[in-house]
Amino acid sequence: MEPRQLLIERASALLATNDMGPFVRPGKELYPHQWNWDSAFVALGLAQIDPERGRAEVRSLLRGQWSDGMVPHIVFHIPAPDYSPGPELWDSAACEQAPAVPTSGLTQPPVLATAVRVLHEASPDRSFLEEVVPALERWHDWLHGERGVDSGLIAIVHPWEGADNSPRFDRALARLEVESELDFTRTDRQEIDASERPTDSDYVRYLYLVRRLQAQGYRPTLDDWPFVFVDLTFNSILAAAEVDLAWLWGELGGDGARASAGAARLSEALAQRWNEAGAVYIEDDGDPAAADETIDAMFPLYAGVPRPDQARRLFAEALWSPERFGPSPEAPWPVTSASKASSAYDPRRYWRGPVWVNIKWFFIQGLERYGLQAEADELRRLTLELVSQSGFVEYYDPRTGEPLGVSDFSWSAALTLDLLMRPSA
Ligand code: 9WN
Repeated sequence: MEPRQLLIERASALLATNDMGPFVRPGKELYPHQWNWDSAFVALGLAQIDPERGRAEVRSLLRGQWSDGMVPHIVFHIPAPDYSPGPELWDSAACEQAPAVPTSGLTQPPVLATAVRVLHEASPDRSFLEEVVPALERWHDWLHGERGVDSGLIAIVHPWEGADNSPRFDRALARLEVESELDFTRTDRQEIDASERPTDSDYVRYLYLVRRLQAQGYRPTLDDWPFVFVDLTFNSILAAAEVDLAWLWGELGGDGARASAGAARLSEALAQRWNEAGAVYIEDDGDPAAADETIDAMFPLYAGVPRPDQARRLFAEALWSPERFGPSPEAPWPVTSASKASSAYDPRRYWRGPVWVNIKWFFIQGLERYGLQAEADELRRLTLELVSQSGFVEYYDPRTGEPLGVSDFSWSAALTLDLLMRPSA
């Protein structure tokens, strides 16, 4: 493995290269705009090396906040004609609640409050909190109000609010009645091999949903929207972020009562999804024995939802199981984004099998919450070994560690900085 200092220097240099001024782009080849959770990860990493730049990243993302509270999944600060779908597809200017800067009309997993907490722990700045905490509060509140379902959990309305082509969305997407031809030029495939990206049949559905959403001002009624998915990853990230938001309110002398109540409601509802036989959590649209099991089924670990005995079983029987998500002789790099036992498992295709640095990071945090320190340390070691061997890329083949997708990918570098430099709690 590369020496710690060298990895820190390489990761820092990558973030500097991707710094576009107002924001750090996710990567050069494919992603020239500001993405929501990418920026949260970037801010988390910057907390260790340049907190002021980290705070600027948060401010810049929040410039895209809609007046109803939504923080969009992409903010188009600067023109980049080579990227599509760009601002012309979304046409956010036609929506009353949209901000002056063009944005998409969807949101993404809310990691931002967690990033602001890490920034504040690294470099306390009360006036920054006064500026951004109310905005985070409005976003979280919007998620519960606009996207809440009966169980107390919240729903996503497009795969781009989660893990694009994850097998967990297959059944819901298959139910859509769409035209069969893609009437759109995919810029992603000019840069990245088709075998590593979502298929055209996925893209037809993504575009179909965006156009229908646009006709409704991006505010669908959940009762009659054709893609309402209770994503356990999104909900677990929100549950953890609510705890962090309540902590931030505490720093400001408030009680963060809404955020604490939100965290408790989400955790209780997630706990109901525990499946004793599988030692994982079950999705709305899934069944415990489903062939398409993905990391989603383990995400409540990140939010501290399982009882300690359940957390240990989840680790041993799922996260580290050679047949499911853990290291095995033929695929030694954990954590595969889909279970190896799944018929949908595809070790090179995006969210259908490859391993991702952000996913490893979430599970390291989860294991540490439970004091499963040796397990967390082993996952951390394998993560650092992978980036050391294969670079800071978008995702990796679990069989060989081969770099896939976009090279020089910001969140892989930023989260490496966090793993190497943030003092443990
Ligand atoms: C669509 C930027 C984003 C990430 C997402 C990832 C991917 C875009 C794409 O890239 O999504 O929004 O082109 O597929 O799925 O998680 O934020 O890195």
